[in-house]
Amino acid sequence: MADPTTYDTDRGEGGETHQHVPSDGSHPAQAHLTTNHGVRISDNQNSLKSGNRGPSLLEDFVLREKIFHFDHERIPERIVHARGSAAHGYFELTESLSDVTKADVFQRVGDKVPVFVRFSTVAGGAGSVDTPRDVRGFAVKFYTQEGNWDLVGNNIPVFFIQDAIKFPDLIHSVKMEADRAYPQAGSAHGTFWDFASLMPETTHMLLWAMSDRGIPRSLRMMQGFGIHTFRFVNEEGKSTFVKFHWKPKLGVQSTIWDEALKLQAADNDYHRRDLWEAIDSGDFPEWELGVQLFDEEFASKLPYDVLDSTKIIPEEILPVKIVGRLVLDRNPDNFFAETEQVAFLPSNVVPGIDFSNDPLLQGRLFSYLDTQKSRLGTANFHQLPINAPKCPMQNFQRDGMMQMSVPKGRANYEPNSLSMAGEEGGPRECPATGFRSFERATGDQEQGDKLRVRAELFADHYSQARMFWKSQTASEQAHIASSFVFELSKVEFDHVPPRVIGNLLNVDEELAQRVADGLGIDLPAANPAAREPVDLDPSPALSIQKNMVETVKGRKIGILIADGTDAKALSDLKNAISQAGATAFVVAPKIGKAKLSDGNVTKADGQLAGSPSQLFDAVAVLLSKEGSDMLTREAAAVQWVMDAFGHLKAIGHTNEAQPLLQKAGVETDDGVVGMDGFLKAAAKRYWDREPKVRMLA
Ligand code: HDD
Repeated sequence: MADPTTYDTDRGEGGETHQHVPSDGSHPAQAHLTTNHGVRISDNQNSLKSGNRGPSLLEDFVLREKIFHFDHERIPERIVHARGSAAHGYFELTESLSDVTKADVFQRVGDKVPVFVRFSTVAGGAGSVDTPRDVRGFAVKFYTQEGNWDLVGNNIPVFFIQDAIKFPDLIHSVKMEADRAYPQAGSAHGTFWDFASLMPETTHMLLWAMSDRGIPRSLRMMQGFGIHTFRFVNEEGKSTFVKFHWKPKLGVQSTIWDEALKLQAADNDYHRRDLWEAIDSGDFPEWELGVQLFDEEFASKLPYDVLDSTKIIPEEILPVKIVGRLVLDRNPDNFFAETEQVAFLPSNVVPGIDFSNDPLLQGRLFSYLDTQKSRLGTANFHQLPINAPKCPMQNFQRDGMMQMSVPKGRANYEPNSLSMAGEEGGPRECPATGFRSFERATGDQEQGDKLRVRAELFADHYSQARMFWKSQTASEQAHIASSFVFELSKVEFDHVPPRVIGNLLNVDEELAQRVADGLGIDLPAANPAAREPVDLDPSPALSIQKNMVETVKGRKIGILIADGTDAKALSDLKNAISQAGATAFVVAPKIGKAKLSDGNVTKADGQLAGSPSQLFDAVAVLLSKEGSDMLTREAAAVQWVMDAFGHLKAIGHTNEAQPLLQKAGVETDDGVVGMDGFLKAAAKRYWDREPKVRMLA
């Protein structure tokens, strides 16, 4: 390497070690580094100095521009849903809805519309982890020919609160606490439960969040919901109520709490990586879009209010009609420009889709537009490529910070008659095809005195929570009760857990008793209910386990190998896994080499200590006697097997691996199998095993 003192700005002899431009100078012009103003940069390694040991010079505009830009690279993170992962894809219509909506996206079967979808956690910051217990955002931007339609939903079909005016309180309580700035990314702390216990309307959503829905296995394996009741409007101006559902093709799959906790250590980016890798490998995640359609008469007969976002309409009462598919087939090119700068607005609707009077939705219509100005810094955020519509956009809104286009013409107002003078007159409103609300005034209850009130049925906070509880399997109920115990055991205020249990008593006495027992406290009295709950029929559709798809498709299977592993068995297993649509991941004590039975040396995908079994849906312990003898003395290997067993996963193993299994405390059951039956066994989790490995509430 040349003496650095010989470097000068025109990069003479000896500069090769830092050379970015091929020496033959063959680069096309656009491959040269330039400043933001287009001036070519000759040296990107050394700032301009006065002499080789002298001070840096203020006139070095290349240095100053680069540092200036770097200093401003971050923008305020989202106040909620800060941590997200996203992908491009398309929505394809499989069933026309032209009778109920005039929205172009729902007219012609086979039509495809580009989409951008962002998934997120709610409470944590942008740099937090992927697997805390939390609700997940499921936001879809449809770039339709009639403008952008954003369906900004979650993976849980109800919400904590009924009225947008409570949103800042809810979020303040769940985010890190105001004085100490912890905990990060989770609801297991005092302020959240203090607030939730004082707001009985949170109860239904709390049961969902404490269920396995709060700890999804993959973003590809969760449902999505528009939550609110929306309206479709057809050509005649007639409106039909609609609720939107996304159903994952891979089925709904969650983790187990102990597994989710350990995943936070094993891979902070567990969901982000999983989504990226699936798309990157061509295994495109897919969901069906379903709608529940109903009219006002149907709504008026329900024992709950369809404008209340803490309520669902069970699928058994109103089936979900599948009308399309969502496929994510392209990763973002740039995280910041796309995933970070995408701005979703529930107010982005297109002709044929409209709002209901849900007071939570109504507040959202203001909040999202407002927040984009502080996040993205300008009212022109819609001009960013990821936010811009893919159909013509023209109006007389002008100027503002970061105006990216150059509007032409003399007129910047409407109406104008400048075209009569031969000038550019500009666009006009379009009564026939433009957005307009539904035609009919919808009844007395939507007008009246100005009051700060809620409709009567909103006061029922418990009936649907009870329905949800009763719809779960025994194992799911145990998970819910245990989650309440876990979360409440992190609350430092003694007066709060009894208040939560007082609300749970209105849901189900056994649930309340189990939580009290789990915490080791006396059962308090029930809190007075604003409205007596009623018994609703259970809805089996609400259970994950009752609807589990038994498959290895889209799943990841860990294979533990070591020196002496049977080469043919390994390659057969890898082939079978890939043919079944799953991913094989080979783990070995040394990533660089394991010497197989045939003498060949193979590389592993991951090193044992860095690839714990939490990362896999099922595991194969493919060890020879030599490997097994060695790994029974390795804590990471024993833990690997022990965790797979504790997380109720299938374990396939060679006979020679028995000593390792024994050391890990593995007991024989349907999920612990020889290598022959392994792939079949790997298609599910073994819930029956749980009482053997864990004391649940
Ligand atoms: Fe919200 C972001 C979902 C109620 C205010 N929300 C945000 C995102 C999702 C949701 C998925 C992330 C979008 C993205 O990926 O960029 N929010 C919901 C759902 C709700 C809900 C399903 C109830 C049914 N939200 C809600 C209320 C308010 C907000 C009632 C305010 C009154 N939400 C916001 C926000 C965010 C946001 C502060 C933060 C960043 C953003 O909007 O763009 O405006």
